[in-house]
Amino acid sequence: MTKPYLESFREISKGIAVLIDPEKCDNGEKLFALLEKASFAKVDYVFVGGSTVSRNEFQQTISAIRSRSNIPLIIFPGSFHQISDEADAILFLSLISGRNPDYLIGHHISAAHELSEMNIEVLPTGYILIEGGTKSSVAYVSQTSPIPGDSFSIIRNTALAGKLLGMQLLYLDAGSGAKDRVSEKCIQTISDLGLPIIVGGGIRQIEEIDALHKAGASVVVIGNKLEEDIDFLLDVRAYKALLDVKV
Ligand code: 1GP
Repeated sequence: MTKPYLESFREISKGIAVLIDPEKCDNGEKLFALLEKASFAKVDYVFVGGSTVSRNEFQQTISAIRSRSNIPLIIFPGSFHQISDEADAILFLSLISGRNPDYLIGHHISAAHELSEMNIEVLPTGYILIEGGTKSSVAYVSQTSPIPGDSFSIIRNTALAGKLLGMQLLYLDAGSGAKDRVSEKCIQTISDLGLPIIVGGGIRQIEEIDALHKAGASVVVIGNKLEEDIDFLLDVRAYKALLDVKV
């Protein structure tokens, strides 16, 4: 069976994903304006999900995005009911920085049957929460603690264990709205493992995106910043254009 989205994550370098949280989304004009600008900016992926999203909010947002956008639509689930075959793929996240069995395997069991009947690519992803200077929703909801941002050997061994368990992607997240984003050194400490690295949480400037890409991030995720300033996507467009010139 072909895995086009896994291949795309393996091949992409300097990618950008926009994160849409259905709980904060109007499913109308504001969302459509964001999608239009994301497409103009040549954003690589739209991620959808959140820690406290209801089933209805999730389904409505997925359908609204699907009706207006051709950007690959990837679910970034906060719980087992955030699944839909209107999406292209799902990051099947296991919260390997934590020790809560529900987020290591429980939600996965609840979603497994329905998911296996859907025409959607499942991407096994080691999800690693890094201390971001604020208590994140994901830490609160999962009742887990993030790994301190300077505990490089723990970060590396956690990522390595994920790889040995068969995870295909690694996601380092400082949590939505983090004060301190994931550092370049965190990425460098796992970049030789040979898995695509997704990085998110508290990223607000093009210079930060550039630094994270240079450190080895395959995809940088932007959420909150776009809720405050949708025109940041114009800066993303300029950054992407510059990358195209350099290639
Ligand atoms: C959070 O990685 C995402 O899970 C994005 O974070 O909303 O802070 O950009 P922000």
